[in-house]
Amino acid sequence: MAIKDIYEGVLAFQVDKVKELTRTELEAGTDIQTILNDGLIGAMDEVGQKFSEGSLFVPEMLMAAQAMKAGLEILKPHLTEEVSHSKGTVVIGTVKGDLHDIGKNLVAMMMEGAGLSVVDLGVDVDAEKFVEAAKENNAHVVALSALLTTTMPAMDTTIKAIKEAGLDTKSIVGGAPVTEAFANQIGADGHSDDAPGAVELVRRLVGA
Ligand code: B1M
Repeated sequence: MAIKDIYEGVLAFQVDKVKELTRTELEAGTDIQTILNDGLIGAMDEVGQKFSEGSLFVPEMLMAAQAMKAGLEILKPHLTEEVSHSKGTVVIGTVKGDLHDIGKNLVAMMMEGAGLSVVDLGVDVDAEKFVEAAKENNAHVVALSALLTTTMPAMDTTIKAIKEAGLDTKSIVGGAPVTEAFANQIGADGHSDDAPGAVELVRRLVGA
């Protein structure tokens, strides 16, 4: 019942309610992935569907995103396990032209939770900034997120820039419109549909 309330809370843009219900569910011992998938992420899927149908607009999409973020913040400490040594460094960001950051933040949180050092460059990040950050931080992996079909080409540009810079850094891509075929086409070292998959992918790439 309460998971459904979290879902409804996101759809009704109720930041405080989503926060409170997420905390209640955690305390009741509900599995984090269930809270995420059936509550928070599920609701955002419905928001996206309504936007496509024209029954909901950008301001509402933003308010729903704020409610979802509030829930995610409550889950964050529980996505993090105690680790003493970093298992690798990941530079992550949403590519140039794209402002969607919820999925990217979730991926970053789960990577931190898995003991990786994460340098988060935020949104609308151009290729040069990814290259600079990868150099400065001796990154093992650069992780690129895109939610718009129109910003997927920026992944290609970024991967080319990493290769041209001669860096020994792997690159991975993800986000709703990104497919395995696209990842292969642009020469990425890996692709994942979701945050746990991205963590597994990085673990494999860094041998952790
Ligand atoms: Co936008 N938006 N949006 N939006 N938005 C989508 C993406 C859209 C699918 C909605 C729709 O039409 N149904 C559509 C894109 C269509 C397309 O190109 N295919 C769209 C559009 C069109 C737009 C605008 C152009 C609207 C406009 O202005 N006319 C505009 C673009 C702005 C820009 O970026 N330049 C826009 C704006 C916005 C808001 C700012 C209002 C807001 C974002 C707020 C924010 O992020 N801070 C927003 C939102 C909230 C959405 C939807 C509703 C939800 C996205 C989300 O947060 N989902 C979205 C519809 C949808 O996805 N259902 C939509 C929850 C999140 C947990 O999932 O980000 O997919 P997601 O992340 C997943 C996986 O994709 C994966 O892991 C996560 C889960 O485990 N993943 C990775 C993500 N990154 C990864 C990286 C990895 C691996 C996995 O490795 C590196």
